[in-house]
Amino acid sequence: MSDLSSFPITKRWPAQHSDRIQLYSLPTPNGVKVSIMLEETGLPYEPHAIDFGKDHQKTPEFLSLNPNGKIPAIIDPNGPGDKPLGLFESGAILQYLAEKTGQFLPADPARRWQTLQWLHFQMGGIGPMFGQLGFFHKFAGREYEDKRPLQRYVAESKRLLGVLEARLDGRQWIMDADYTIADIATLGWVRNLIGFYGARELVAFDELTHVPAWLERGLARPAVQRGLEIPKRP
Ligand SMILES: N[C@@H](CCC(=O)N[C@@H](CS)C(=O)NCC(=O)O)C(=O)O
Repeated sequence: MSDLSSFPITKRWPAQHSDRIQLYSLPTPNGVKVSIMLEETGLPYEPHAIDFGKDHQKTPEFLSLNPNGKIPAIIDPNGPGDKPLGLFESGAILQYLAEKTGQFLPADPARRWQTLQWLHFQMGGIGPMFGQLGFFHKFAGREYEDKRPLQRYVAESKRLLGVLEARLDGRQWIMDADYTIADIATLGWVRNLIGFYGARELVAFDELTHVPAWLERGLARPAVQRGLEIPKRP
């Protein structure tokens, strides 16, 4: 068994299997990236649900692992040098797990960089812009009289979907035949945009061809289906 006692988060969310990767998350678009990746790789892990309703992500124990107060975060008991490693930021976690397992990140140097480029396109573009669209269309921002912020994020989200549409023209996945962490990072966000956020018509999703087909292919993967439900919501 690994000793995770130096991580205060394990006092509040104790590890039943301290030799497995500890995942602190919820099935949100950023959270499911890591649960899907863990399901795809087959790495053993133990999920812990972080209850936003109780602001668990802002507790001292959670902040000790992620000072930014957001899910997902992990502890790998078998990190580099066989020492435990705590990590936050979903993009960093995906890259870490890909390099740890040698899966879902091409070995060829140029293709590896291109995959990371598309991962960062999701992290810096799709995630923040779709998230703002959600705020102004579905959550508290709906009540704002000034509709310009909503219009801005709708326009930017449509533009980003257009970039993805062009990339996926003639490709099965973002990196051609290789299903990678770039797909894993992006699938949950596109699904969320047209599902939970209810923005399908707003972003004219049905005028696209390649993105919907790619989303369907991604959602057909059993590991994606499992990962979308992990951890169980409290
Ligand atoms: N850049 C971060 C963003 C994480 C993030 O925004 N997580 C959201 C859920 S999708 C969260 O924890 N929200 C709770 C809060 O902000 O209090 C990452 O990719 O890990």
